[in-house]
Amino acid sequence: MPDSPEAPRFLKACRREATDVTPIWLMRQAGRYMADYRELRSRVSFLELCKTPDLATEVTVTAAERLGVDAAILFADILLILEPIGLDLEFAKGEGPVIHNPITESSDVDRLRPMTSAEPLGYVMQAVSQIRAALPPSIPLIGFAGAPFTLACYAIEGGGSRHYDRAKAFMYRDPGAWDVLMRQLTDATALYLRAQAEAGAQVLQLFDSWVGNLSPFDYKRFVQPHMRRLFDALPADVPTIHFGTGTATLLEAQRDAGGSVIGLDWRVELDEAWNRLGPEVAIQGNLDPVVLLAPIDEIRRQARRILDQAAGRPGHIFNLGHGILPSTPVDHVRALVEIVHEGR
Ligand code: 1CP
Repeated sequence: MPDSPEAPRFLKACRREATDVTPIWLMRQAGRYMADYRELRSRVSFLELCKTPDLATEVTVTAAERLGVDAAILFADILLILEPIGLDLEFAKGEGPVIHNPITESSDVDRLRPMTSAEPLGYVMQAVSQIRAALPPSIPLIGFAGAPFTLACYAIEGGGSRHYDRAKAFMYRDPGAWDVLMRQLTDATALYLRAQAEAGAQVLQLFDSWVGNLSPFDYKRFVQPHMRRLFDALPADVPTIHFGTGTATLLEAQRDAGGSVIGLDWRVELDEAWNRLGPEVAIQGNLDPVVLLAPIDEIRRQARRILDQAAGRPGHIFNLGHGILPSTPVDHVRALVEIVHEGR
C-alpha cells in the first residue's frame, strides 16, 4: 500500500512512519479472559473452534471491536501446522497442548510428511479471508505462525516444558537430524505464511516464544540460519514481526535474521533495546502482562513509562511482552488501550 494519510496507524508504525497516536494490540487478545469466549468454549472444543472459520471470525472480530485496538490477530494456534506434517495434536482439558507421537529418535524425523501445499490448513486461509471481509478497513489483520525452534520444542517435548531439555539434547546429539527437522518446519511455515498473506493477512508475526532458552552461541548455530531463510521466503511487501521471550541476549542476532518489527518482552528496557537494535527496525512491546492485574493507576504509570521510553520515535507498536493471562480483567485491557491512545 502506498503511503497515504489514511493508512491504518498500525501499518504505518510497522513501516516506521509517524502516526497520530501509538498503535496498540495485545498478544492473545481473544481468549479465556473474555466471557464470550468462555461461553463459546463451553460448547465447542478449541480445535473445532480453530477449524470452523465462522467461529474463528466471530472470536477475532469481537475481541478487536470490544477492546478498541488497532489490529486484529487471526484466531488460530501455532501448533495447528504440526497436524499435516504427521503429528497427532490434542488440546487436553486443563493441560494445554499434547502431542501423542512426539519426535524422540533421529529416525522419527524421516516419518514427518513434508508439506507440499497449504491446502490441509485451508480452514485457516478461509478464516483469514472471512475475517478480512468482516473487519473495517481501519483495522489491519495479523496472520501468524510459530517459529521453527518453538515448533520443534513442542514436537520433541510432546507438549509444554520447563527446560526444553529433550529438544536441546536432540539438537546437541544429532545436529544433522536437527537441521533436517528445522528445514522441514521452515519450509512448511513459509508456505503457510505466504498462503495467509494471499488470503488477506496484512502483517505476519512469527512467535519464537521459547527461543530465549538458548545461549547466543547456540541460537546462531542452530536457529538463526533457518530464521533468515524463513524471512527471506516471505513476501517482501508484507511487514513481519519477529517475537520471542527471554531474548535480551539474542536481540541483535534476531534482528540480523529478519523482521520489520522486533517484539520485546518486559525483561528488557524498551529504550535500551531499541538503541541497541538501531533505527532500521520498528519495535513492539513491552508491558509485563501481569501489570494488567494491577490497579489502573499502576497500569497507567507503567504504560506511560514505556511511551516515554519510545519518546515518539516512529515505529513503536504498543503490546504486552507476552500473551494476556486468563485472569486479566477485560476492563483493565480496555483502560490500557485508552491510556496508550491518550499518549504521554
Ligand atoms: O480455550 C482454550 O483453553 C485454549 C487456549 C488457547 C487459545 C485461546 C490456546 C491453546 N491457543 C489459543 C489461541 C492462540 N494461540 C492465538 C490466537 C488468539 C490471540 O492471540 O488473540 C495465538 C496467537 C496463539 C499462539 C500460541 N499458541 C503460542 C505463541 C504465543 C505465546 O503465548 O507464546 C504458543 C506458545 C501456543 C501454544 C499453546 N496453545 C494453547 C496453549 C494454552 C498454548 C501454550 C502452552 C504452553 O505454555 O506450552
